[in-house]
Amino acid sequence: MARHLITSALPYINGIKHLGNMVGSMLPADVYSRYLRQRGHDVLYICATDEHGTPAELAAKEAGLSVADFCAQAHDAQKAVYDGFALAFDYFGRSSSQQNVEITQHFARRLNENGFIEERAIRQVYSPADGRFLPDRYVEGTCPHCGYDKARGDQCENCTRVLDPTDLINPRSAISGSTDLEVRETKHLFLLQSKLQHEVEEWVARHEAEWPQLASSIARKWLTEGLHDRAITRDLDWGVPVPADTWPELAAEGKVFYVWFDAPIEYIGATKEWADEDPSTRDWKSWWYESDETVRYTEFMAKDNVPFHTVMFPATELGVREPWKKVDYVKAFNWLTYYGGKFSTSQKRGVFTDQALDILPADYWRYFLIANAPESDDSSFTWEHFTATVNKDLADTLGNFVNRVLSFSRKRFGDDVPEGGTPGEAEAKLGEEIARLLAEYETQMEALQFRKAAAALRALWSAGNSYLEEKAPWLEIKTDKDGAALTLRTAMNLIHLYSVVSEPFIPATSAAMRQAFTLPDDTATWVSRTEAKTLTAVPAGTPFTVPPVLFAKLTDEDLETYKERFGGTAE
Ligand code: B3M
Ligand code: ZN
Repeated sequence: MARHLITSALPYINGIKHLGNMVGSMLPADVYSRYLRQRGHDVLYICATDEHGTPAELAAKEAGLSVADFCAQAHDAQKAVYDGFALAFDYFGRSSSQQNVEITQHFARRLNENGFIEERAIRQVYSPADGRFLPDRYVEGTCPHCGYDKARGDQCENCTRVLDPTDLINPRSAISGSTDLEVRETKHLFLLQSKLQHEVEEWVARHEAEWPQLASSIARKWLTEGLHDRAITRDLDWGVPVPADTWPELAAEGKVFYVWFDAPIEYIGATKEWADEDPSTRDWKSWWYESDETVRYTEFMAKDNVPFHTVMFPATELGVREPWKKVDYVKAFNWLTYYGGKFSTSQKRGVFTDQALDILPADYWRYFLIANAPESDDSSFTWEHFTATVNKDLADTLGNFVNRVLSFSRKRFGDDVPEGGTPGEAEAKLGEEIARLLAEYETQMEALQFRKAAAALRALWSAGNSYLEEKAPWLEIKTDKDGAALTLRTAMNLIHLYSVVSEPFIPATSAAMRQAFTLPDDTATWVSRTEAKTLTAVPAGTPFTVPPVLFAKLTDEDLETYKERFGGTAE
């Protein structure tokens, strides 16, 4: 048993996320956490809303609310959707929490004491039309590296390069669109990342061999470009205040920390939020402080977040000169596209997580998204692919198997698992196959290869169908009643096994399958290899019920309705 700390990139507060966001961070983290818990590990899965920064401020303004009220409401709205997706966080916090304020300020003080923070007067973009300084991401323009014309002043989301607003060609205000921008002088805190370059390089070198190529290549690219000193404060009303004990002047001016400075620290902050709810049993520091030997820390995120997690946050943690836990494994994802184009909130292209749940229960989405996760490359969401996958894998291969077996057995043998027959060659062959596929599934889960794990799970479901077709109990029963009983009992054991191993992907359906059987002692969280081989965990005489249809088949009409509602063609 190991201790696993798991975090997924913090969803930004300004709106409900789309499916691409879900598959690139929270969902795989949940699948992995569930799997590890089932295997008996001590798991802490932490996430939170990322609430600071200009977009929060602007979204609040648009909603006609104070930023604090807006964030409180938006947090609850996102949390409700994640509950709907059955994301089993140990804690879902808020980066605006007092805990995060305190830890962020502590980090800043320590960095300052260690000579990694410097106050500098800078010239910043000021927009007379908007009457304010423009934070980096609110200056837009053309990326000098790749030519993308909607690059933001902090980063180009097309080529992932980190930018400075003054790098942009044809800059404009993202708020008003005004191109009448001037540059004025103001004082800010700078994190001297250049002084930490060497240490970060050494740290990355010790870890990157284990990371997926997507994560290590982005970290390398960023290190090769060189770590630049970066302003970590902003002129905003909303954020973690610069501590007055250390920087009285800046604090008096109302400066706050840059959202990307405090957001990763919220992984720690949210852990403390979790512990503060029950301090007698929960020890947040044991997960984060002087814990390197015992805790394995895995982060989940989409590729645009990789530089911050592999370079910038580690630099901060190293510069603090205290033994804070650093990431062990970075699971990064490419983009999920919508018919090959971008999911877009403003153009209302693609499917948002709340809309998805309006249409179908979470398990449909969880399975489809993970089975098609953009792991080695971008992957495209299409309604055609979605409906075909649901029908084939979930409705036919799994759902139909479960209902067919249980209904037929009840009709012919009554409400208990039937007795009779001796396992023969077909059962031995099936047991070997199931044990082999289970081992494959475990290997892929442990390697965080989600598509391959989904393929192994699907193969486990298919093996049941092949066995059933081969034994054909509906024919067998005419000549060999005991034989048919054996076949059905074996198939029911498969259903029980599916209920256990499918749990990380489709938790609600798994519970329904498991609850079909009334077993006196059904507390085991995982299937042993022997159990997989012998398929006898559910003995003859066990009472069972037939659950309602597990997955509805989606019709051509459904497909047309979805495409009409959400748009279903290439851009
Ligand atoms: N909120 C993702 C984004 O807005 C960002 C992740 C923070 S993880 C510490 O792009
Ligand atoms: Zn670019």
